[in-house]
Amino acid sequence: MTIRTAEVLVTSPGRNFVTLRITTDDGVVGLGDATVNGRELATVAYLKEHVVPLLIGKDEHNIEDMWQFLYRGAYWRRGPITMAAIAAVDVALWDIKAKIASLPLYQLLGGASRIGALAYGHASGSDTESLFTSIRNHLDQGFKAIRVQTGVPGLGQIYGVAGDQRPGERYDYEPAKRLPLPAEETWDTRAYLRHVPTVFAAVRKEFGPELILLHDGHHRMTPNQAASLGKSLEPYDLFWLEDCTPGENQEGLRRVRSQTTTPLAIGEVFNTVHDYQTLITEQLIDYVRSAVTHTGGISALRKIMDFAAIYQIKSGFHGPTDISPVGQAAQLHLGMAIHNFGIQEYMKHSAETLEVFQTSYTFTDGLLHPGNNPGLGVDYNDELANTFDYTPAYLPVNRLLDGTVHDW
Ligand code: GCO
Ligand code: MG
Repeated sequence: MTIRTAEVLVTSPGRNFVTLRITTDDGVVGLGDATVNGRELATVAYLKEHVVPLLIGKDEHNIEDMWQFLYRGAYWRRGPITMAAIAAVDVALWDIKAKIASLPLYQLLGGASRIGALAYGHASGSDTESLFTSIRNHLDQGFKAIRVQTGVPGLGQIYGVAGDQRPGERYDYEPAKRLPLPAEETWDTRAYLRHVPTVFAAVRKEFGPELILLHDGHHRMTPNQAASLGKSLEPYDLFWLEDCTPGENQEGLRRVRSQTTTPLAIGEVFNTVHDYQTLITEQLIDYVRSAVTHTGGISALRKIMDFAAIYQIKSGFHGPTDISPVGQAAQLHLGMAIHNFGIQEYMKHSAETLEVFQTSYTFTDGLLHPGNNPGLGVDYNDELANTFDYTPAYLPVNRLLDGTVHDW
C-alpha cells in the first residue's frame, strides 16, 4: 500500500484555504489543512516544492515515521509554515488510516471520552447594545459558551469586533482583508484596561452568572498590565482570559499567574511543544490554544495534550474561520478522544465554505459532534472550489496613538 498522489489545493470561498489531498494506490483519499492566514502561498510552495516529492511511493500507514522524517529531515526546525505543512500530511494520513479501518477518526485515537465537544462562539459589539444583540444571537443558536469582545470608546475598529449585528443575524468576522496593503488600526492599552471590566460587569448583570464567558487579549499587554486585567475581571468569573501577553515570553506569565486567579489560555501562534515547556511544567496556563493545523498535526498535538494532562491543563484548540473545516474536523476528533478536553472554539464557516468542504460534524445544544462518517468526515468539492480564485489578503497591523507598531 503506497501513496500515489499528493495535491495541493487552494480555494477562496470568501477567504483563502490551503488543503493537501493524498490518494493511495487503492484510491483512498485523505485531506489535511495547511492554511496560515495571510501567508497562504508560503505553505503551498513548501508543500509543492519540498514535501510532495517525498511522499510518493511511501507506505501511508507509517504516520509517526513520516512525521519524524519531515520534521528531522528538514533540519530547519519549527515555525508556522513548516509545522502547517507537516500537519497537513499528518492529518491526511490519519484520515486515510481511519477510512481504511471504516471508523470515524476519534475511534482510532482511543474512542469517545464525552458525548460531544463544548464549543464557544464569538460575540462582539462596538457598544453594549450591539454586544448584547450579538450575545442573544449566539444564545438563540444554542451556544452555552461565548467569547465577548468589545469596542473601546475613542478607538475605531479593533481586533475581534465585527460589524454590529441585528437580531437573528449571522456573526461574520474575518479580520484578513482583501486589500493591497494591510489595514492599520489604533490601539491604547490604558483605555482598553479601563473599559473592559465595565463591559463584563454589564454582561453579567444582563445575562446572569451561569453563561460561560471568555475574552481574548490578543497579545497586546505587558505581563503587569495582564495581571491587572486578570485581577479586575475576577468578579465576572471568566472561563479564560486568552493571550493576555505574548506567550513567547514564557517567564512573563509567572508575574500574571502570581497576581490573578482568572484562568489563562495561550498558544494559538505556537507551533511545537517546546513553546509550552515552561508554561506547562510551571502550570502558568490552564488551556492549550494550539490548532492541529499549526502544530504539526494530530500526532504532535496529542503529545502536547498528554504532557499537559500531567499538570491538569486542558485543551482549547484554536478554531477561527482561518482553520479550514478539515482542520476543525481533525481537532474535533482529537478533542473527543483525549481526557483533558476543555472547550473548542467554533466560529461557523460561511455557507460557501461549507459547500466546498462538506462536513459530517454538527452543532447542537452547545456541543459539536464529529458524526459517524469514516475518517475525518470531510469531502472536498473540486468543481465548486475551482470557481473561487485565490485572492491575497492581509491581517491588520496595530499602531499606538503615537504611531508605534504594536501587537495586533
Ligand atoms: C482567536 C484568534 C483569531 C486570530 C486569527 C488570525 O482567538 O480565534 O485570536 O481571531 O486573530 O486566527 O488569523
Ligand atoms: Mg485568540
